[in-house]
Amino acid sequence: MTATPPSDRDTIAAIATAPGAGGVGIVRLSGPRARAIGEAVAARRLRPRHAHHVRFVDASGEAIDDGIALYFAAPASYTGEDVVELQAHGSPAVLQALAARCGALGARRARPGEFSERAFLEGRLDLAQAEAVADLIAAADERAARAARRALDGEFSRRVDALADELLAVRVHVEAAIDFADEPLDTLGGAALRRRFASLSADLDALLAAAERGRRLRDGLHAVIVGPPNAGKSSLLNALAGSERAIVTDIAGTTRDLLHETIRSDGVELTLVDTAGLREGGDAIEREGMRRARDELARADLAIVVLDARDPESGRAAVADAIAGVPARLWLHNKADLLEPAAAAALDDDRIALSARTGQGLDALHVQLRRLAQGEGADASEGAFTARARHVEALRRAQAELADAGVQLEREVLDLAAESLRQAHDALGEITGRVRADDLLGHIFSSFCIGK
Ligand SMILES: Nc1nc2c(ncn2[C@@H]2O[C@H](COP(=O)(O)OP(=O)(O)OP(=O)(O)O)[C@@H](O)[C@H]2O)c(=O)[nH]1
Ligand SMILES: [Mg+2]
Repeated sequence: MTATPPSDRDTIAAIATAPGAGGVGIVRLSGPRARAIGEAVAARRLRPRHAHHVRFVDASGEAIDDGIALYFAAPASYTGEDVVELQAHGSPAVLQALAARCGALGARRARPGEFSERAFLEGRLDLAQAEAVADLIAAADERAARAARRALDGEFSRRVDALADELLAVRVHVEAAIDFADEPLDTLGGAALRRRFASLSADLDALLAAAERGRRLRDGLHAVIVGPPNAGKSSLLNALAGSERAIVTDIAGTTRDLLHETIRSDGVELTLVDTAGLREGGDAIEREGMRRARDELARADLAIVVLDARDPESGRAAVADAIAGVPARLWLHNKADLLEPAAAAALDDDRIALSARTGQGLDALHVQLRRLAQGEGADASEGAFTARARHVEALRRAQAELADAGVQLEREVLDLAAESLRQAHDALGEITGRVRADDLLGHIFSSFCIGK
């Protein structure tokens, strides 16, 4: 993608409403010729921000449909360019005919996300906001929609920008101090710089935690069920899914392949993955299953460890290794129905006694899943905004660079500190697109739907 000046850009058109029949359907145009094309289709002049009831006509002047034509003059439009919306009856045939007519008049069919891409190029939206548009459209429930709306309103971007500003101030201080490399940092406002740096790091940590919550709001929590063979992992998946998704038998090593299931727990979306039981040995198929289980754990937000309540120690060692890198774990002692009630009650707080067979303990598990999905201690939706894996990854990079910078500052190796700070700044800039790589942009906008 190249940053073509607005006047040289072509005019794009697309059906902006969902495919299929509907009460109303919209064909949207954006670009320098949008108005001329819109006026030709509507067979009249269009005044900005005026709802015109018109007859849409084809090349021979015959009516395609009647409807409303709206013209938004640049720059006061979604894309920042001239935009025309043709609202007709929501018939696929009518909308196709309207779009084809726009094409014949010189408009090019828009790529997915191209309207939002233009909004970004025209500075109407930053990158995180443009992504929030797609997230809002795709939001599966009201909570996710509200969070996407907040991101679209710029709540996330403002916090990133505030952090970037603060980081810039620290960079300026460090760069200035480099010019006086002979002097100890403390004579150059070192104490103030360290204070500032510490508060910057704390702010970044807080924003990263919020973005991680936002990412889970968007993508759901990726939870992998692991444990020794026969502990009841597949039974748990079935109990949570409310249907017999996975094969359950009393033969150890029943599950070989990964099985994904999406469930909702009180508005929180969870991807559950059932895996092969982890143990030493096994045949070639089972070993491949275990390898897949380990791969899946590398992507997990949460490991749900299922142990046999009658002998929880036996399977732990094989599992402990595999879950070492997973950010959160839940320990379940399954088959609690086979225990004396007193033994089940005696578990530590971070463990749940459960029975996939009777359903005992499932409520407690749901509470924990919700807590984890929403983030520890975070209010369910207050102030939440959606974020993407890309944002979380950029913030993590910024955090790592900042940690490096902190070490170099302590050693008073200012040029290395300055370089790490620059990298951290770049990472923040990638989130809003104020620093941008063209391939990154292409990647982001191609995931949009057409007409947005
Ligand atoms: N009593 C009792 N039996 C259970 C419970 N959960 C599972 N089982 C039984 O334990 C056996 C193994 O269950 P699975 O769900 O297949 O166990 P798994 O962990 O998926 O086993 P693999 O796929 O072989 O690793 C089956 O006979 C289940 O009926 C439970 O809560 N209580
Ligand atoms: Mg199984």
